[in-house]
Amino acid sequence: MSEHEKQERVVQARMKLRQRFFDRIGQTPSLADTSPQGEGDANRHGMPRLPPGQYETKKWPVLDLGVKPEISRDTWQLEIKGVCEQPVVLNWNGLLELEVVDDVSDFHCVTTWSRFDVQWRGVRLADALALAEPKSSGRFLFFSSYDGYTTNIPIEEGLKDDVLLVFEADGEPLPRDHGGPVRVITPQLYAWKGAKWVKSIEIMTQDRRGFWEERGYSNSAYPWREDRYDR
Ligand SMILES: Nc1nc2c(c(=O)[nH]1)N[C@H]1C(S)=C(S)[C@@H](COP(=O)(O)O)O[C@H]1N2
Ligand SMILES: [Mo]
Repeated sequence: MSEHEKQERVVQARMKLRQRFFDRIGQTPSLADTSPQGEGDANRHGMPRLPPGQYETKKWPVLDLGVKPEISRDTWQLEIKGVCEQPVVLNWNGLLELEVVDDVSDFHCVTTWSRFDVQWRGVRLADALALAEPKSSGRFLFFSSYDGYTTNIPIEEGLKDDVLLVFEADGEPLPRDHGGPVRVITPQLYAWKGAKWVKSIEIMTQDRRGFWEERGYSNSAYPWREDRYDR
């Protein structure tokens, strides 16, 4: 395949993902919910700034399973596999070949703290997924991390423009404690949906629950309805 053909395939894959996003995104809780709960002025998605039951903290607590893998930018790799035409392994240089974006968003942990206005630098998860050319039957994403953690979201959640593979926060390389060199963030869902030290993403036809989802956490994790746990 020529460079030009490769580029063309990626563009096509992005356009297909974009179309799927608009076809199905109406089902996401964040868009289907006409009166999201919470306090404060609306954020850019129209949800009240502080979701119900949350408090704002200026600190950035560290939450994980206690295993903090030490991975350098040079050894980090992300495998994107499953129901796709072109499984890919992205390394640090491959990541930087994607469009680098700066974004500011809020971070909501299910344990009730929220941190506002985190400055992120990374690439859109949608752009990384497009490289793999997901098939239309691939409807769910299953993330695995270097510490053994796993989590899952519908693919449409992963295509939102604020869902990033992040490598800098507040102007500094993403600290190891917070999932550096590269983690996922999902600002419109509780933060456990964002895998620190992300290692692989499997595109799946059927949903598969991750670490916390298997242990009683909500599968959908939508903060503006306190969608924290399953009964
Ligand atoms: N790999 C990995 N990612 C993870 C976790 C984890 O234990 N391992 N914890 C999740 C939880 S419960 C939260 S609230 C956020 C916390 O991110 P922070 O430690 O940067 O605040 O990471 C999420 N991602
Ligand atoms: Mo969490």
